Amino acid sequence: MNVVPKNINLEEIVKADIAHHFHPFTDHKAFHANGGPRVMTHADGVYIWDGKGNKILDGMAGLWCVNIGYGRKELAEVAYKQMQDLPFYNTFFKTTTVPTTMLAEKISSVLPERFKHIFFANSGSETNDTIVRFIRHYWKLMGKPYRQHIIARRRGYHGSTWVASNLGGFPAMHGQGGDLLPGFHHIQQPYWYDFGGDKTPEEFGLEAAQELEKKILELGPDNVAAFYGEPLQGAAGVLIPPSTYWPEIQRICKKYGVLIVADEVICGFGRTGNWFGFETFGFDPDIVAMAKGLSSGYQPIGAAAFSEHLIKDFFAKGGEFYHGMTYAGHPVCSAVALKNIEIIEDEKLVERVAELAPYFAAGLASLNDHPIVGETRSVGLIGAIEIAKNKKTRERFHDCGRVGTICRDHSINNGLIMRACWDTMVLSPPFIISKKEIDEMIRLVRLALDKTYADVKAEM
Ligand code: PXG
Repeated sequence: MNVVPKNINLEEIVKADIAHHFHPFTDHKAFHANGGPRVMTHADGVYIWDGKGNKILDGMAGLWCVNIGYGRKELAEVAYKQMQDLPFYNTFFKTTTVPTTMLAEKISSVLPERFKHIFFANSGSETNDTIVRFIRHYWKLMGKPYRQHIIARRRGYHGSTWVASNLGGFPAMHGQGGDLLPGFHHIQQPYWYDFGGDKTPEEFGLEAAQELEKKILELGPDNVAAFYGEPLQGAAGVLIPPSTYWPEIQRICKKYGVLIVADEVICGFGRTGNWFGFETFGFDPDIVAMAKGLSSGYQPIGAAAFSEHLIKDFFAKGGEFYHGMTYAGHPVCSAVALKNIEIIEDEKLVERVAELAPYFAAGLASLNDHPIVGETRSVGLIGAIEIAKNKKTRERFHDCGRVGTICRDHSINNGLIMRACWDTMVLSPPFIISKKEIDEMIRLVRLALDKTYADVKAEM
């Protein structure tokens, strides 16, 4: 593989990018002042190369999505073939395409029995918008139009469209585009490291779940439509709930007839060592949101799975659902997603994640002796490292997020993509990572931590 691609003029791309590309989640003033983008050019396995020829271990699998790793020719081949056979047709007005229907059947086959119907979208955000419209309409159809309130968590991330950003628990996002929409509520996230104090994680997990009951009672149990949560909160910093959390959430939702939506955009398709995060954390959702790992990021696609007990009434009483995107169930994206799931099955990648999990956890735990590491945690192949000023008291450095950014920058400059969620460093590597590559990743994490420590030592 070429180390530096010969067919690009890097300087011109950077110049054009600064001149014309309005990037998502980017402070453009700072971005331009710092010289613009790092241009990624090619990738293979767990490695990605930039335009300067730097080889970087991708500890984030793209953006929590390239689970089967880079350079899978099989996916390129099915996309090429599908584009030749039928590059596009819509799925409205009583039509479908072969890969779309086959994908719906396949997704249903890896979910529990009750999930038989799949609605397609193009991203996680659109999938969550779809689910919110479905839920609110469902309760109207059921003669309970007052059940419209949706409860989610602070720092939950569900996407960037207006509805998805309201589901999410980031005040900075709510502040852009208007105030929080009516009917969206956020309770405390089950984040033992920050909020658990002297309680055991199990005690704290119960307490955090009981926040839901309080919120339901405050809103009036008959007014609550659904509880919405990621099995573990990814973009919040890989917040792994204590074992008591989800069973208690489920008990509460059952008691008040509140639906549970599992946002499996990050956890789905194997990340936690089971096909879905709800299997790992022990709860039974009514609706499941998927994207990212569904196609391993090779094509944009999202999907919502609905339990038959909802679908039965929705179809019987609903008439037409006035909702759908032109590219919903796009044949090329569907063909690629289908092949991706086949690869996960054939290569037993979910089992592989479960097998690698203890090795990955031990690698992370080996960092616990580091002077600025407060905690490490992981499940499957997703993990976090808390940067602390004081390991014992879990006190953070001032201006939360500053030191995480320093660490992230050292990390990429050393050859590892590691994400900073404030001062929590997170890793979510491709499932095909080897033990040797895990060793290399942990070595690079330590190097980034050492360099960060050297920068902030004087503050301790
Ligand atoms: N749900 C979850 C749990 C997600 O993590 C979405 C929904 C939205 O998916 P789309 O495809 O609309 O982006 C996500 C996306 C980050 C980061 O910085 C995380 C996401 C997206 C962008 C940035 O960690 N997660």
